[in-house]
Amino acid sequence: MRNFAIALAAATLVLGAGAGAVSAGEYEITVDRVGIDTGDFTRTGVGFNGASPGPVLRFREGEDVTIRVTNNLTESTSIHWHGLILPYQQDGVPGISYPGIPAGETFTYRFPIVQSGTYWFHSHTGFQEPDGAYGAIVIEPKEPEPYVWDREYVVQLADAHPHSGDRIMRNLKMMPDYYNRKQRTLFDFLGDAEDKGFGAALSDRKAWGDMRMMPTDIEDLQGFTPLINGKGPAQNWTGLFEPGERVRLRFINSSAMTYFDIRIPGLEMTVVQADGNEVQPVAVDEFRIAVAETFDVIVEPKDDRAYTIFAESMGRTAYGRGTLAPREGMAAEVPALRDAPLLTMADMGMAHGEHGEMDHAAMGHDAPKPETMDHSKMDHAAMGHGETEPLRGPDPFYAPGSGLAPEAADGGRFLSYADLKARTPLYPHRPATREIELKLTGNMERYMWSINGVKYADAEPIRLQYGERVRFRFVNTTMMTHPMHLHGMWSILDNGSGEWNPVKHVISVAPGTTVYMETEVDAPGQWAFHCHLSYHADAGMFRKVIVEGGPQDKAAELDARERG
Ligand SMILES: [Cu+2]
Repeated sequence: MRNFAIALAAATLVLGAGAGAVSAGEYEITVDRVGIDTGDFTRTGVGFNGASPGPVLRFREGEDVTIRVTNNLTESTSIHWHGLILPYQQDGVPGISYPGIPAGETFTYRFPIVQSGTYWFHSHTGFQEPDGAYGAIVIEPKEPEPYVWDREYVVQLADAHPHSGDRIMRNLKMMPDYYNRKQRTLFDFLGDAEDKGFGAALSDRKAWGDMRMMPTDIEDLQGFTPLINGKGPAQNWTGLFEPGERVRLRFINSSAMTYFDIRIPGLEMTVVQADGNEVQPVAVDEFRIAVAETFDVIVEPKDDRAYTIFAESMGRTAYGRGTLAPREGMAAEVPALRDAPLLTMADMGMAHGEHGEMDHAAMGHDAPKPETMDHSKMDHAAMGHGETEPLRGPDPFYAPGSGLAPEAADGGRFLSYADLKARTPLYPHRPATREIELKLTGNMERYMWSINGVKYADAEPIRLQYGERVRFRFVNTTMMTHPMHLHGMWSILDNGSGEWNPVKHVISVAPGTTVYMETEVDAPGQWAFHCHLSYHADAGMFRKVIVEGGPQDKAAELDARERG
């Protein structure tokens, strides 16, 4: 009898291993009041496991994770697993997924890890995320990735502000330009008048006034210190390498409000993943990372010297800086901030009549065409190095003439959304079953942000049917850039690559443009869908999405049973 039991146990073990045994990771996270020191200022904020940023969570594709989150704050909290595909009750959005985690209580998350790549997690309660409640997630894939590297680092960006999120929102509501220090002056006006003539300068001025905007309204929150892995520019986060090694950098933008333009002078970066999904490798000198996006790049520093990781804010009001070096204590030159961009009439959507419909597929320039698709057959081992680069026109994801269209320093190559092509399509390509228009709307004067002119508090949920493929049409009628984030389901960016359209979880929509994304509605339940700029989301650029039908009824049934 005893022998039989042992034999059975052994058989189970072997069977388990043979079937690719499901491992189960257990994690403990506390949400705490923490001290934050950026080198420019210190303040108290919110963090995980006693620090901000929180820990790097390392999961493995195929495992089931159990994460116990204990709230040590005196207020409610939550954790959202940004970009992770999971049952909606585990998504961590108070009021949509669950009620949140009350002060002093523990909530246990349980979900399977069904993907791999670089993601992050953050509080979805109040302004805890801008106050420091964010951390990184790295998921190791089941199958090895199609490229090699010798070491890797998470490079997590943030825009720490000396003011608390609550105070910032109060100030913005009271005076939307409270934190905009780059206001144009009478002096600038006289300069314009000299350049363009008095009449033109005056009508320009009037147009901006009518929009209640200014050409400098690129960052509505200034005065922050950019952080790399929790360290300010002077604190200089450093990653070590040995010359000749390939280093994988997992960039995550965990900022509340700030887009960054990233370059490492002296090193080409090969982009291999966007938002956790494999893309066909593309070599660039610089890329822009929207709030909440992730990009994985591989660099090969060959020389025995330090290299600066330089992250300039899109509005050029501040920079984040870190270093890659063969030894601790080394530093390379830190470039100067480039001139601040100025918004143009194109960003107002006035470039061609009404709101500039950016039909990139029809744009003559360098729009991706189907025949470029033999890229899929390209030799990935070559990683794009030494390829002849096609002539590039202006970035089709900016309004023609936009002041925000990026340009690489020293005439290099700047990554465009148009360059992103999925390595392997995640879904079969099929026509969308219907289109939903989402106008991104706002009133700068009153710091109101909304979708289709309606703020979240007054809006009906967006109802999707399980099994459909919805085409979302984002029309940006504002002059700000909005990083739109749908929870629970993938966002397939239509950049004209058809079957190879990249699969993302954040779609950035520049002023004066229309951008399309498609979603295979394959996740029952209810989900958040919002601009990931913290203060825009809070003001109302936010929707609840309800996925009806499919296994949802079953999910609801299980949910009801769980609650007794
Ligand atoms: Cu999110």
